[in-house]
Amino acid sequence: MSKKRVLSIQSHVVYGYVGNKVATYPLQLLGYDVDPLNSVQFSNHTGYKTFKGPISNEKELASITEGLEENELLSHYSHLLTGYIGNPLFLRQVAVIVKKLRQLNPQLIYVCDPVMGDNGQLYVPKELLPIYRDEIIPLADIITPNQYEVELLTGKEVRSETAVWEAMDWFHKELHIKTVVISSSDLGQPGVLRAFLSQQDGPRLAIDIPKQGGKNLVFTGTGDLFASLFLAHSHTEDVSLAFEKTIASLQAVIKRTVASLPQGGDGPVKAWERELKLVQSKAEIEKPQVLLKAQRL
Ligand code: PLP
Ligand code: PXL
Repeated sequence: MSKKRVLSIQSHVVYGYVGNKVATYPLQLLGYDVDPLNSVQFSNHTGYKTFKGPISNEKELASITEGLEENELLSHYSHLLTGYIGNPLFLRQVAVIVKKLRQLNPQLIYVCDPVMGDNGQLYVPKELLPIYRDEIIPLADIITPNQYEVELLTGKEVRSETAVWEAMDWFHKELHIKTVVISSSDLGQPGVLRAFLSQQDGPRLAIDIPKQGGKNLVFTGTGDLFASLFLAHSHTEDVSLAFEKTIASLQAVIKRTVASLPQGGDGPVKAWERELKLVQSKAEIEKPQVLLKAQRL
């Protein structure tokens, strides 16, 4: 059995870099075989003026995994990674797949990015929330929610660092998640994003990340990129180094993207101009230079 093979269930976009389009290349550069299974095939991400394309249903998902199973390929996975899924029944079928993969490989690591929204804005049907909370996340080893997703899952506001650690403990104790990473929050100083990591029976860590570019610049796919990088590094490194390397590569990609914008992003920016400069950042993905160190709390 290959030791580094990821089944990645996420979206595909024809133009640009979110979902499987942003996760596959870094995982491959870091030595993983990646098998992308697409939850949707859209023209572009949903932040553009319009988007078009088909959404996969749970029967298509079951059929693809059945094909893998019949050829005895399902036992080859060391990791499962899931991201943006827009359909409640499709998400339920993911639970069936996790159980099957784990039966075939008890060491399987499931990294779940419970993509539901950001900055107080839900961008999936609300029916996904109880399915993530009650059926999917309890099966995960590593979860990478953002601050808003933590609030949705715990049903509590997260407006302070104390609330962050309470939420982390809830994930450890109630849902038995080993590693929880909050990839960004607004709990840092002004102009600084603060990311948090907590491990059951392990350290509590935080990294402060200076915001890049103008105030209103938002990037799409950064959370997806974070999850794939963290999966890759946490398998082979100590957790705090994995956290630092993940942020280092992510920051390099964002820095290069900001540098490519007209007027450094201060003027009007089109959606396509904000697409992550992923391919151009090969060197920083392969050899991240850690500039921001994790604080142990
Ligand atoms: N944006 C920036 C500038 C970041 O540094 C990070 C994570 O470190 C993210 C976004 C990822 O956050 P999210 O999961 O909210 O996309
Ligand atoms: O990065 C999250 C994401 C994933 N997939 C698709 C999206 C988005 C965010 O807009 O539109 C298709």
